[in-house]
Amino acid sequence: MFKKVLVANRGEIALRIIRACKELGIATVAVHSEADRPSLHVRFADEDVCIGPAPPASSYLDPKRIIAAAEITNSDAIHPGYGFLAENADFAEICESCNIKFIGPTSTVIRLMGDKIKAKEAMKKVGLPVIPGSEEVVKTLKEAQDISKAIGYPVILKASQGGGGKGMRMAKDAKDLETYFEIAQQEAKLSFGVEDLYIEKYVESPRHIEFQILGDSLGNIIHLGDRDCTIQRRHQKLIEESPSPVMDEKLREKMGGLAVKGAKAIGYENSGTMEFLLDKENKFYFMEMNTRIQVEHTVTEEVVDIDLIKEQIRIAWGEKLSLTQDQVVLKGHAIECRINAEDPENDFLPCPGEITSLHIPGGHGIRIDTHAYAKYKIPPYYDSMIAKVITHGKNRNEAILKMQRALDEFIIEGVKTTIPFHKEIISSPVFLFGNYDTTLIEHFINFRGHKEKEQKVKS
Ligand code: MV4
Repeated sequence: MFKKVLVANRGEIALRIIRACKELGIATVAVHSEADRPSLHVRFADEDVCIGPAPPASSYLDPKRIIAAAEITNSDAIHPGYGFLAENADFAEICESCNIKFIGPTSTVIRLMGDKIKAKEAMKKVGLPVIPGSEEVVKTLKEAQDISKAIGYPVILKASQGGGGKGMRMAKDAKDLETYFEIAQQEAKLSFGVEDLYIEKYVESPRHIEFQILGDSLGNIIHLGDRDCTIQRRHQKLIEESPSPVMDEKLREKMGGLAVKGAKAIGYENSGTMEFLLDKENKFYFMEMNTRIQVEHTVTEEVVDIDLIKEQIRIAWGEKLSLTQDQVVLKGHAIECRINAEDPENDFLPCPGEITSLHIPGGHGIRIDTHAYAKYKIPPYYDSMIAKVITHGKNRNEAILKMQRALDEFIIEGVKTTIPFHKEIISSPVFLFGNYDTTLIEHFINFRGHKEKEQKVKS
């Protein structure tokens, strides 16, 4: 097994990876920016290296600094976590050339799936349904108009190097398309360095369903069931659950089987996620693949009773998957609420600063993944997620009851958090029924806005 793993990340996921390494008997190296010196990943790792100032570009996002830290500490592998360098094919390639094992897929596969057009093409080739649209880069407005006319409006413009919804533009008619085409190109260029766009038919109020995949270096690939990530705000997921409330055994077998088929076609190794959109008629389409461990991997861990980070490390070392598809049993239901240091009353404005007091919920079926502690100062430079509350119950209703209790017990003082917002959603009829779609959050925020206005009028 690896002797020493460098964790190229921060926050809860860095802690999560350190915990897995400890249980596997692997020494750990934390890297941190100057702003993260007082953080728990630094405290709990066996060694730590300061890699630069607070801005990510000169610390966590800089391959040179990470590789240098790995070299001086004699680390034999790097776990990238999520975000930062996790899906950077160049970084994975540098690791490969330095003989440091990148805990994830090969740079070739990361690069292929990073190109969303090529990814769709690869999946379509082996029989996965994809959303109708352009099959290549759409270079001009004229091309965009022709394709849109053929598939019918509304359409959506997406960046070929994008993903996760960043820089998407919906066009309900030809006029919209004319307005947004160049804007979308510019946004793509600014965000991803490439202006290339593709077009898809716009799927009305879909559900975001994804399948967790694991593949080993011997060519075995399995799926670990589905997650429903439909509850998002501005393409940031807020709540995830497994299994999806709309999934049945037949659909899961069909989608899961295709997810595995797609992953096999590209020789996928390590942990990955196949993302699908599911429409109102229960038709589903492959959308994109994530070549990393995801924030919401925890709900799968609870339902399958597996440690995905340990699996990732064992796979990277060359071991066979610890279970076969037949041995995957989905037990009960898990829900995750992402707790952000943001003010839900003020357009979710980030609220960095000191957590003056903290009480963490507990009890049966409740798991909290967090790097927060009392007196911890949340730095302003990074993602505002400070905790994940994961509950696991015999069924969805039990998981919801546990989530309500956990959120009630969770006390964070000193900064505003999204806890009150989560309490409202978790107890709302649409969520309880499980028949929500992508418009849930918008409606929720709008409805709350109305209530506020009414109150203002009254007073
Ligand atoms: C779409 C779509 C409708 N049609 N693509 C992609 C990434 C995800 N963050 C949002 N994405 C969408 N892609 C087509 N062709 C609608 C969304 C979408 C969405 C999807 C699932 C769950 C919530 C969503 C919220 C807004 C938009």
